[in-house]
Amino acid sequence: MKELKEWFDALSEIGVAAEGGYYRGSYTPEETEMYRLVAGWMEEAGLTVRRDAAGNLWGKVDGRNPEALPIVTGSHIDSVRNGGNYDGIFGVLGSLMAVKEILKKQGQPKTTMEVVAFTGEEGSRFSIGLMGSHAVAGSLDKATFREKTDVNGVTIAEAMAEVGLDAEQVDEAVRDKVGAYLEMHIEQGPVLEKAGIPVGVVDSIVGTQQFRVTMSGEAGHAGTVPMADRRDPMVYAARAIARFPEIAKNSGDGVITVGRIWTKPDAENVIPGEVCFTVDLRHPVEEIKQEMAAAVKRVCEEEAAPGGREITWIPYPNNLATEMTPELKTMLMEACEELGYPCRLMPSGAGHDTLNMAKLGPVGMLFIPCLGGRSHCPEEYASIEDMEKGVRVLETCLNRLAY
Ligand code: HGY
Ligand code: MN
Ligand code: MN
Repeated sequence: MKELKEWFDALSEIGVAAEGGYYRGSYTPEETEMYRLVAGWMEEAGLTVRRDAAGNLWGKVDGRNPEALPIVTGSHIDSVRNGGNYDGIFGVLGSLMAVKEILKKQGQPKTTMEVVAFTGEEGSRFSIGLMGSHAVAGSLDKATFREKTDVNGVTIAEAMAEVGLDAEQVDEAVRDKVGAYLEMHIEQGPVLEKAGIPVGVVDSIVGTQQFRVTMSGEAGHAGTVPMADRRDPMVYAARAIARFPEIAKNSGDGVITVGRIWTKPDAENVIPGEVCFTVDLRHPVEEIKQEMAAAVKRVCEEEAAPGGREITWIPYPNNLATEMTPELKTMLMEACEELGYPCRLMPSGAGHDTLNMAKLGPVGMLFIPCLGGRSHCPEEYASIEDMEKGVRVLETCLNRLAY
């Protein structure tokens, strides 16, 4: 897989973040450069290339039977801030390699095959996760593109215009049914590496939902307001957030993360008037996830009460927990057996574009190990040897699905 390594090395030069790792936000020059390179490799592999109205990149090879629903594989090209060069990227480059290999060996498929590189899966620029695949599934309303802004106040629509995309046309990215969608991804956890197992077959993907919470109090001078007279929303937020682990524990398999917190007016010597923070809630069972959300909201309201004002509670799009399609799970496991790779059925605690592609047809996911189970950090790494196994498994499945 010399060429796969060359592809990774070429992309590893792009979007290097000053404080370590990578940042490749949607519609940034870095993402545009990534897409330019991947589009070139897709064309070299014999695929016809297009970018859809949301900016996702598609490479396609027509099958002999134009009536058959296309087989789609791929992942996302963007990264979290200070993220790694494998999350999403392995799914894009590994899928392209699998399609390239099978085209070389078997020529034109019976069924059309497509490789997709989604934009905006991480939401790291506009705080909308799975944005590119939501646009393809038609599950994001257009107003979002006009309203949501990045940290510099640039709306998604303005950022899209800078790369020649018109947010008003984003509905054109919506696709009909697909024959199957298969996504390869690094595990982003320690299970496979610890067990020495080269392939994970995903049985379900956790449901995820994020919220933005704002608590209010009374801004004031950090030096002159006696502690007893303060209405400090940072204290309310700290007390509320400290109670979240108990809510997660009581839910069984739920997890709750506060990844961002900021204040207004955001100064060292001012008691904040407002504190805003994000809550990322996940659970494999939707109704328990909703119970967790209600408990988090209740705790925030209780702790913020001394501020004398209601909290603001803004939900992001809700991504439902999703079972993978049994036939594709079986096909992935049989492919591992055929290739002599031990594999393990396992859940995904991370969200993926597969959650949206499940709205368009059967879906399956496979994981490969990553170093120390680490991800969303500069230390993220997967070996070419492990990637090659994933590519071979995908190639075996494409052979069954498209030839
Ligand atoms: O947040 C997630 O699970 C994914 O990495 N976007
Ligand atoms: Mn990620
Ligand atoms: Mn990912």
